[in-house]
Amino acid sequence: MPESAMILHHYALSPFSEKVRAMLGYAGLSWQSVTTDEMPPRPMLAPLAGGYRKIPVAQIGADVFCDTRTITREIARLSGKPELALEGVDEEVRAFVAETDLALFMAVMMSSVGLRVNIKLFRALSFGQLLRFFKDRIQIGRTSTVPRISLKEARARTREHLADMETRLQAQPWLFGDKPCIADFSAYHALWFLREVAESTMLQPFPSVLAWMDRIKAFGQGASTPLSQEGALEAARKTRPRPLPEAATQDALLGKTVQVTPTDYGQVPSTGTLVYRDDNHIVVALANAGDAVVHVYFPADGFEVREAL
Ligand SMILES: N[C@@H](CCC(=O)N[C@@H](CS)C(=O)NCC(=O)O)C(=O)O
Repeated sequence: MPESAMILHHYALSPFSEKVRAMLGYAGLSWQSVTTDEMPPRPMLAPLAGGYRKIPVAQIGADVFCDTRTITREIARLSGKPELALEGVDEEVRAFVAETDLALFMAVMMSSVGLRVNIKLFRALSFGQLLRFFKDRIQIGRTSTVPRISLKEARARTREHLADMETRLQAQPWLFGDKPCIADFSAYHALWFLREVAESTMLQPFPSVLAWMDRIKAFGQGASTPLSQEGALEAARKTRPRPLPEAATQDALLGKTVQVTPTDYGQVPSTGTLVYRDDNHIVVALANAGDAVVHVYFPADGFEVREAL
């Protein structure tokens, strides 16, 4: 596998990972697959992503991408399909992605809770892991800043979303026109969980949505080869991060040790040296074994940067 190939740290039942796997399939990219645990601690990922606790994380050599908004940008670049990144689409599409990736994602996840999901978790995890998993997810829910809604509201919101998508997809094959863009993959992953993991019947009244999901599934997931967690760490240590652009503005925090923390949920900071920041991205350097360094990319939107004291 070439050094420029993407390494994806993910687990099977993770919806945001499914978004990336489906996009890799559409983009026709080959990638390396590192399976992570369903919850922290993830000691082999920590030297690559600092404390960032969400999955997926992607890596290309010594450059590490946290959050699917930075990962999809890399897929767009590698595949020459700018419409797979937020920067390559217009304001209307960006607003749709922001809504489907957070508030609607939460509503669909709440609508998915039930016996089928529990059975699949039981199969994937040992009893001890399962207890830790539920404790972990309850803690994420408690500290989340996403406005809380009831189960009834979540189901109503999911139905409205499906009805809106049905209308769009009756008029055109993809959500925003005649070819897929980032919005299709952002809307897909939560519904994938609802349909395939939760085996919910909520999608049945929406045939155009089901046919659109079948089309995305038919893209496959690209050609992947398994890689161990040690192999991923080694891949980062034997190379250097790619050069960064000149920072456009004076930034008092550049060169300082900072904490970068998501503002929505899973607010565990990553600590490193701020080496780049613009309106879209934050990049911190993490020292690794010996003189090895990785650069960790975060989206600027939805992350807070503070000097580490
Ligand atoms: N905004 C993030 C959301 C990622 C996310 O919430 N991932 C879930 C799994 S699908 C997660 O990490 N949950 C907690 C965990 O797995 O530790 C992104 O776009 O990547």
